[in-house]
Amino acid sequence: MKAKALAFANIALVKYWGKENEQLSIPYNSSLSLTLKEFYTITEVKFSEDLKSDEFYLNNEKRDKDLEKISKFVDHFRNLKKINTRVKIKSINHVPTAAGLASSASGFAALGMAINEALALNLSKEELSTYVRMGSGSAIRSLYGGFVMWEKGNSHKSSKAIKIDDADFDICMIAIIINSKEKSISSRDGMKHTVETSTFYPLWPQNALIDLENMKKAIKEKDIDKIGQIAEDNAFMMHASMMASRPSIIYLKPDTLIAIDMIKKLRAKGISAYITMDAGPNVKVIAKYSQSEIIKKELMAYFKSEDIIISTVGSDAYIIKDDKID
Ligand code: 2P0
Repeated sequence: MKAKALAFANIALVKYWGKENEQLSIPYNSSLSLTLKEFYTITEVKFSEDLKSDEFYLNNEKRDKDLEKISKFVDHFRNLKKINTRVKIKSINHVPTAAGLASSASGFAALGMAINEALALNLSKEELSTYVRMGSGSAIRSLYGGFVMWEKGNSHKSSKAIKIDDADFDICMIAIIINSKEKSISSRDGMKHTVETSTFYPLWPQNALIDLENMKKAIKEKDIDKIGQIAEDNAFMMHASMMASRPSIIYLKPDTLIAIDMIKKLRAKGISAYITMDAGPNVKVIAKYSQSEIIKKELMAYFKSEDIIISTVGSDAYIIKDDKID
């Protein structure tokens, strides 16, 4: 009844933005991401009849504000096992929490993996992904390494994760941390507001579908410039749809624009570097790993060294065999 798991965060290259079915967490469009080795969550769970209620600790601090959402998530698995046993969850995030670096993605993926093991449910990764989705949409893509697609599907079973490619070529992501504080508008609220009020939103799923097909081709060709350009165009289109909400949602900060400008100038000099951004001000650069130190050095003209993090490609989420779980 106990287990420990590790899952890596992911950066979406074709983004997920908007739910077609809120209850089932089915998106309006399929998305595709790259799993990141530098950012991950380790989560241990212990189900026990001695517990009166669920308990959740994040980075060694009790987090009651997340408990309701997490208990509901665990209930999906308790229902499968037909038990009502409470659980103690301890999670350590190696990701700046809620900085738009998808800590909820690695968090729910690690939690789902650990529960599957602890309750001996023996769900395949594909089946597990459909439950992980209920915790946080982007978490579905953190169950696998390399390039991963979240196929939108049209039912609980068909909205699942699919591994696309190992990404074992010269690619990396460079995160420029502009603000690591928790953001003011959550992704969940931001996407709902965009769906409900943005006149540009209907264009989003249509164009995301085209980006997805082109991205799959670019991955097959291992063409970093095509991959980067599609990702950049897709990210700006997502932000344009948010900005056209009423009232508008703007996650970008002045330093975000400075980072964008620096990357565009580097590209004009012939360096393969492309911009993507999520629901926050941080800029993530898709680049060749072999050029990452050159890019970092250039960025250090304005940004601090510790705020520029280079990440290579992460692997599948996995179980950590550990007897010391308490
Ligand atoms: C993504 N994001 O594809 C997009 C791009 C942020 C911008 O998925 O409501 O935390 O829990 O399903 O997964 C962040 O949204 O939202 C996200 P919920 P989630 O990575």
